[in-house]
Amino acid sequence: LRVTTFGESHGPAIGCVIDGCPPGIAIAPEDFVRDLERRATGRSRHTSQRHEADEIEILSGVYEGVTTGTPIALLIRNTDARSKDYSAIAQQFRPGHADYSYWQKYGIRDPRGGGRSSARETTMRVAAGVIAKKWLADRHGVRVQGWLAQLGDVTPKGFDAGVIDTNPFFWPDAAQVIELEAFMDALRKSGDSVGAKVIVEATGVPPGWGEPVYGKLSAELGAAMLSINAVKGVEIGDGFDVVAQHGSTHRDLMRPEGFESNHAGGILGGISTGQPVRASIAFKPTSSLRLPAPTLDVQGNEVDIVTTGRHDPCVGIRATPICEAMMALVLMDQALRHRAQCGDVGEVSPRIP
Ligand code: EPS
Repeated sequence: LRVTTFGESHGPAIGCVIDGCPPGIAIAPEDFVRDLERRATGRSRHTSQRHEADEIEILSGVYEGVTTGTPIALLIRNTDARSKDYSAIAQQFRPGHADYSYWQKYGIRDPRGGGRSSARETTMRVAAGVIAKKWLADRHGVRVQGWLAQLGDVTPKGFDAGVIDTNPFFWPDAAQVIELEAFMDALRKSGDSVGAKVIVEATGVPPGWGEPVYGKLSAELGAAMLSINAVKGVEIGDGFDVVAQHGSTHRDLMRPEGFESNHAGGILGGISTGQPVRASIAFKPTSSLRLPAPTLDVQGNEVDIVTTGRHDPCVGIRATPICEAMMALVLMDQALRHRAQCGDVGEVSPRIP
């Protein structure tokens, strides 16, 4: 499976091409609505107030409601771009923003919003992920669910999967939503931004997905998550906590009735164990701030920068469906690769439930 995206935040449209998708998957424009809405801007006061319809057009690869096996092209037309928001900073670098490294690489400044470095690009990842989620669920009973596991220094006190999609933060403890609203309102007023952590988990993954050396499931998940804008860290299972652990506590004991724990995050030696596959993803604070700061312009002059316009005080809030999509795409790819190499082999005894 191969997904490529195209388009700029302030160009006429964004899109993606999905190659290698098996034929026969039932897919219609309505299937994309839920996840695209979950990711979209302007759906709560806590995210960017750009209002995009994010309506999917299926251009190819689907005939009479099912995938044909040929490349699937999806398109979303941008309807609320406002490039003038960027005219004041068209020649300046936002500290902490990819503006600077794009300029160093290409020597061309795209004035259309953040261009390719804008979080708008993630729309198409979510769209592609819808197809992967559907295939994984229908074919293998795999379910991918993410949630926000930290917002600034606030962490969930409880966990109820049933409430994640009932609040704008994807927060698993409904009792804390009022606290988060107040936190975000104060942050927005201050003009500053904050980081966040998303956890995403896939249940129902059979043992055997992933390759032992070059295509480890953990490595592919890491690369996929790190390819999302603003991601600075990815952990699998206990992640960096393993540093202080002893082997006697880290090892997940196997019993006939199941594993006793899941420190490994469902992956051993780069291959799924049959336990839930779990990744934690760290998002940096947004760099487009209303707070002035010294910076340089493209000529190297010292200037003060202030970013106005419509920005997210915390990009991590909208990131849950993006991380789910990337997990689903990696799992689908690994499932297809596993099938290509092992066919139906790979489920050997004993299988720990
Ligand atoms: C973004 C800046 C804002 C956000 C955008 C990401 O865009 P604009 O400057 O065009 O108003 O709204 O996110 C989206 C449009 C989206 O769909 O995610 C940025 O600087 O990354």
